[in-house]
Amino acid sequence: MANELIISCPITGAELTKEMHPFLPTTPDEIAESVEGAVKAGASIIHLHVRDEKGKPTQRVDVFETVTKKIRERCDCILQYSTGGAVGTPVEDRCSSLRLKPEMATLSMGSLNFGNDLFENKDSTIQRIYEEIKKYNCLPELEVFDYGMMDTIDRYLKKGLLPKKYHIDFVLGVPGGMSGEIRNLIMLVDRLEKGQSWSVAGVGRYQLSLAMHAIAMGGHVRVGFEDNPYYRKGELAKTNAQLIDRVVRIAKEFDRPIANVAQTRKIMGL
Ligand code: KMH
Ligand code: ZN
Repeated sequence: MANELIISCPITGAELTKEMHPFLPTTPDEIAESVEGAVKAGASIIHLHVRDEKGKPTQRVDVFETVTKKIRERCDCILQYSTGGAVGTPVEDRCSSLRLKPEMATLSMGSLNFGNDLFENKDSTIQRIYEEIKKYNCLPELEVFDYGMMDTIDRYLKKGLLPKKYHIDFVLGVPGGMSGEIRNLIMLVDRLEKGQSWSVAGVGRYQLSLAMHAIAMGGHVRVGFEDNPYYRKGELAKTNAQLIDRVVRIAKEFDRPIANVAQTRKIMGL
């Protein structure tokens, strides 16, 4: 496992609204500005969802294209397009933007309740999205929301349905998935093959404690508004960078230098 710490930032996600969080970036310019701030703070991977003219989540290719162009005008970073979209997004829409060939794309490894909604990822959905990921030569980040999804990964690997190289992100704390208790992270990391790169995305109140443990355990960290918009209980973070700054300060204490974009590309084999 590399000593450098890779920080991913999920800039805006699909669930939050400006009503819930007045500082949420939703327009292409706001998203690009927030990405630049996140990268300056230490993020090298940007997990990207985009919003339409009304601020609603969309998987429209033209919006991904506009946002990508605006980000590229401001900074270099590894773009990881979401293929999860919002709950209920049809599978064809979820993978349509991959034709823009982002370096990375997410691949959720199973269905789960998402609060009172269902985030549906049946076998045929996973395989359909993976076909597109393969077609456009993106590095998949496997999103694991629950322990059984590790068994799904093994099953897929045995059948040759996943590539040899992928990154794993444990998304813990979704109501309906595995909680962000530290013992859950330890159990998941225990399942990994030696040398497998992994990160943790702690949802809501789990973000900080899981980030700290991932840093101590040699993993990587995802931190940003999609997973948790709060700096502390009752206090919204004003920027994604504010959440990243805190992770960077903690990483320093653990002697984990922050991976820049070039180092992250090397670690990820991009
Ligand atoms: N918005 C969630 C339902 C991903 O980006 O790949 C799914 C999600 C996963 O955010
Ligand atoms: Zn997402």
